[in-house]
Order: sequence, then structure tokens, then C-alpha cells
Amino acid sequence: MSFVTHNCTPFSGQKPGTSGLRKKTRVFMEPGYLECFVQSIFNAIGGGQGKVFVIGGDGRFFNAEAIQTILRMAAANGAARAIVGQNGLLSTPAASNLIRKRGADGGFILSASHNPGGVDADFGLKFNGGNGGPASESLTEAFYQHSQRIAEYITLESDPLDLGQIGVTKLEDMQVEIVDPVTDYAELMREIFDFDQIKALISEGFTLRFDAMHAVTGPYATAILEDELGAPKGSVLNAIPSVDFGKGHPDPNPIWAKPLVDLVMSPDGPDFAAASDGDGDRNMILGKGIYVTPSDSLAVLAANAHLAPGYSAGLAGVARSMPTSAAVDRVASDLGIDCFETPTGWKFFGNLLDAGRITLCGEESAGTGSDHVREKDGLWAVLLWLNILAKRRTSVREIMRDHWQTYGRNYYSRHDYEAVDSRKADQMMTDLTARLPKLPGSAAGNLIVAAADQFSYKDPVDGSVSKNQGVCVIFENGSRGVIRLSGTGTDNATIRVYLEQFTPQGGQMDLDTQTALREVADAMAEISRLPETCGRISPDIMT
Ligand code: G16
Repeated sequence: MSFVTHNCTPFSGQKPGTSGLRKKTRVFMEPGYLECFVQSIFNAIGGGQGKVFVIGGDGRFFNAEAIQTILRMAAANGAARAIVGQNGLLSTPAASNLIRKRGADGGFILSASHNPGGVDADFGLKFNGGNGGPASESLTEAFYQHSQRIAEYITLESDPLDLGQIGVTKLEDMQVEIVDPVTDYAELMREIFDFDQIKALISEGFTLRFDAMHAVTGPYATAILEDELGAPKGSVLNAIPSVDFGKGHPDPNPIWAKPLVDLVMSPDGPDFAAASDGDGDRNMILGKGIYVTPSDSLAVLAANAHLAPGYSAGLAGVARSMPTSAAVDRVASDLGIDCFETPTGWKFFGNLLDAGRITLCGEESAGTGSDHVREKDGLWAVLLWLNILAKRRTSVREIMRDHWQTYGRNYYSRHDYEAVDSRKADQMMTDLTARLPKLPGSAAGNLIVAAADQFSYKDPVDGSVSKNQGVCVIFENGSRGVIRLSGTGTDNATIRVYLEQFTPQGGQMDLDTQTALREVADAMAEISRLPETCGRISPDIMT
């Protein structure tokens, strides 16, 4: 084996987004592309000398090859040890747990999350810090700055390691430990939840289905839900991870997980159903005949978390991203705890979690989590729901009905416009931002604008400020519209429009969601001028 240095061309305009760098797989496969980004990360964190890294991914196409590249580069950059999931697999929350548990300096997580996998699909890489969470805004900026001036990377010339064999091996002077991806994660779940209660619920005939969407949670869900908690074999669907996710789109929402939704809506469907995404951090929750929106799920979990042993002492506080509905705010105010509103992106919860200011947090984009790791966690959310159901011995539908009667209902939906011409999308946001000061007091459809601004966040822990995090419009009737550009898409621009309408206790709780939101949807179309600027009349996806 020998160390080699290669020249590389600085990236141009390849800025990591909401969750690391996501590009088409073929871009990552271009000679030197992955290597330059990885070397930029090493350079930005002060080198790899003596450090310990966790490495794993969601098993998509190019996952295994990219891990071999990162291992060689880690060894060449002087790392002391790499902890790798067997066969290169680690869910994002399991990687976060391993980083924390082993006191690692950080982790390389290979995933494009809920985006499809394959040679003509998507790939991604993100770096998590020693707290187990996504790199901060400033560190992400440092990766970018280094990538703009990088001239060379160092690596080894060596044969690929066998990642299928659990145990310890060596790559030059670096120790490589290959671990079972599930063991440590399952142990953590056992500490947080009352597995005996959940087991009892299932043994009494409660039925469930978990759709792993051919992605990384298959082995985790099979080990925990079937082998440990006693759900019958076959309760976990699409349980074997595949490089192209069975040619599917591993995004747990009613569109991409439609077969599961159809199953749970049928009269003989299971009592409970859930799905997770490519890398296992997102979740979708369903009960017989009902879909629970991620914003409502966060609120229900906050109101009931004390029923699980890990949260029996109550919650320090909660947080949600700005576009997430205010359902959890009502629970927090009832509990007398803080509720923080952060920009989109899990990294913004990190400081609040590290400082002990919050215990639970979540986002409208199907992410919920707690202080047990520093990532959102799909299977954890499923287990918390199961723990609550096991304690309350009622249905998901009853839990939702009871929740809305107690706190009121935030009708909520997100409309996505995908693969929009990036120039037009940017133009729309620039023009809208310029018009914001004139909006208050003006009419839009049947509504009157009360306030309109670009969301800006001052981190309560370190005082850092993040500006331009999305346009938020509040109407005089209390409804709200938010519009922002996605930071995770790989195909031109994705415009997200978030709609919310609050109905207080005693009001109508069973309206059709899109009907309840029609006025605010029309008002947002008028205010944003999205149809005129981008040539799109209706969204591609409504969740
Ligand atoms: C990532 C982040 C999430 C964030 C989401 C937003 O999710 O981890 O915290 O809410 O992006 O996506 P967008 O910018 O497209 O609205 P993931 O699951 O893709 O890693």
C-alpha cells in the first residue's frame, strides 16, 4: 500500500444544501468529485490526524464504493479509527447514536435521504459532528469555502476491504471496526421505551405494518418490531434494502407510500401503519382509516411522551421548524414549557438539544426526534407511537379526535412544485421578497394580509443569525402561508408552499383538509405570483 496525492479542480457553485451535498449519482462518480468534497471536509475540520469517524449509508447505488474511497482517504489523512456499519449500512439515526456512544469526532453519512437511488438517480454525502448532529451552518460554509480552493487530495492505493465481516481490521495504520448496524440502536430503543407494554399490546391482537420501502430501516424494523416485539413475520414490508429501493421513491408520504395508505384505509387494514425513508430518519404515521400529518404527530408525541419511560420526567421544551404547523405550540403552552421556532433543517435543533433546552423536536417534512440522538429518527417515532397506544389502549383515530378536541386543530398541507426552472423560481422569491413590506393591509383573494416577512432566526444558545429562511405570510383570520425553495432537491428547483388554518376547540374537526385550506392556497398563489412566474397552476404533490 502507498499514499498518493492527486490534483483536483475546485468545485464551482457546488454548495451543500439543507442536509449535505446531494447530486445525481453520476456526478458523484466523476473521477475526483467525491474525493475533493471529502478532502474539503477533512481540511475544514483541521485534518483527520488521530481522529475517529463513523462511516455508513443507506445502501443506495454507489454506497459501497464511496465508503471504500472515504476509508482510504481517512487512513491517508491520518485517522486513528473508522467504525463502519456491516455491508456499509447505517441508518442516519443509528450513525448519530454511534458517533455519540463511541465518542467519535464525526461521521460520514452517505444518503440522498428520500430521493431515489440508482446510477441515474441521486446520491449524497453529509458530515455529522461529534455531537452526532448535522454540521452547523458555519461548518457547512467552511466545507464550501475549502472546496472552492482545494488543489489536491490524499488517499491510499489499496484493495477494497471486506465490509461484510464483523470485526476489527486495519487499513495502513487506521483501525477499521465493522459493526452490526442494528445492535447499538436497538439497545438505545430498549432504554427509552417500554418494550414489555408494546409486546403485550401486540400479543393481544393489535396489528401493524411497517413499510421499509426497500431502504435501510428494513433490518432495524425486522429486528425490533418482529423479532423482539413479536409482530408476526411479514409485518415489515419491503424489508430488504436494495441499491435502487426496488425502483421506488423511498419517501414516506401518501403519494410514494400509496400501497400502505390504501391498505390502512381498507376495512380489514391493520390498526397501525408506518413507513420510513431511504436513510431511516423520516416517518409517516397512519391508523386504521386515518393519516396523521407530521405536524400533528409532533404535537401528539409532545402531549403524550411522558407515557414512555425515557420521557417520564416530562419535557424540557420543544421545537419545530418555521413551516411546521403551530399544533405543538398549543401543547407546549398547556404544559408550560418553551417552544422554539427554527429554520428548516435538523441542524438548527442541535444547539437547543445540546444545551438541554428542548427534549422533543420535529418538522413538517416527516421528521420527529428527541435528545436521544442528534438526528430525526423514523423508527423511534414509530416506537413512541406504539408505546403511547400500548398505554392508552385506544385507536390512532381516537387519539387524534381527543387531541383536536383538547387543543383545537391546525389544518395543514404542503404543496410541492417540482423540477421548476431554477432561474424562474429564484426570480419569484426575489420579487416576492421585494414586495413584502407593501403587503400588510392588502387583500389577497378573500383574505387580508396581517404580516409578511422573510424568516430570520437568532440561535438562542450561540447568538448566530440565519437570514432569508423562507417567506411567511400571516392573514388577519389567523391562517398562515409559507413559501420557500427546497434545499434537498436534485432536479432544478422545488418550490414548497405550506398552508395552515387553525380551528379552535368546538369547531369543525372533520373537514376535508384541502377544502379547509382553499382560501389560504388561493391567497398564496396571488401573493407569490407563482403561476405567472413559473408557469405552474397546480402542485405536483400535496401532503
Ligand atoms: C432534510 C433535513 C430536514 C429538513 C429537510 C427539508 O431532510 O434533514 O431537517 O426538514 O431536509 O427539506 P427541503 O429543504 O427539501 O424542504 P432529509 O430527510 O432530506 O435529510
